[in-house]
Amino acid sequence: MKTVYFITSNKGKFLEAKKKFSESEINIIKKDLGYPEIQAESLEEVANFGIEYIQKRFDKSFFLEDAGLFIDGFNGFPGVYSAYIFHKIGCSGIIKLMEGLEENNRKAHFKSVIGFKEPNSKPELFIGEVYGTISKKPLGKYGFGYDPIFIPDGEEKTFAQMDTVEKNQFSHRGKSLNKLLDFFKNGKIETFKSL
Ligand code: ITT
Repeated sequence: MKTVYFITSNKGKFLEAKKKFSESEINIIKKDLGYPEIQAESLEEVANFGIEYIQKRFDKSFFLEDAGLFIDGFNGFPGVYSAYIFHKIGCSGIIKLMEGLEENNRKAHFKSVIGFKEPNSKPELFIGEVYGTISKKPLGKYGFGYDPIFIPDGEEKTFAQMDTVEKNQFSHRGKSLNKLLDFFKNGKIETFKSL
């Protein structure tokens, strides 16, 4: 079985990836190497910087992911600052900030940027997005981060009211992981050619 490493400190992210990879013949291992999350304008920049940093210290096939929640009424905030803002004010802080905002401004999207690198080939980025609304109050017990306040378009439940398999069907990460798995299956890279 082929192995790829997911460089992350986030157990929730890993669980989602592990579920997705269980549909494939690739083994995935969590590796918390840590990399500086630079102050950047975009998730792509953060992911590229992470790849650059990790590849100098780790010589196996790996991917990492930078993700964020972009709220229309706040011009895309917290966006690249999602992890920091979650740590500071959490879901309840976001709900509070949104009090008084018009319905239209509760629209938001999650974006996931996966950066994959294997030794001796160029890095690849895979992007997934999901559009939805910020709920009026936090609901649900599954997932992590902003899951209790995000309702994907066409659904009535928050991500935290969905189990991992259901969330993966809609989520930004589910989509970027699908692209990564397609890339592997299409045999575009040496390590996974025989799959
Ligand atoms: P890494 O070690 O992988 O970097 P992290 O938690 O620091 O883990 P990010 O830098 O990508 O991850 O930060 C994104 C933050 O945005 C994360 O901490 C959550 O608060 C939030 N977030 C990202 N994806 C999410 C999801 O699927 N559901 C809920 N919140 C999410």
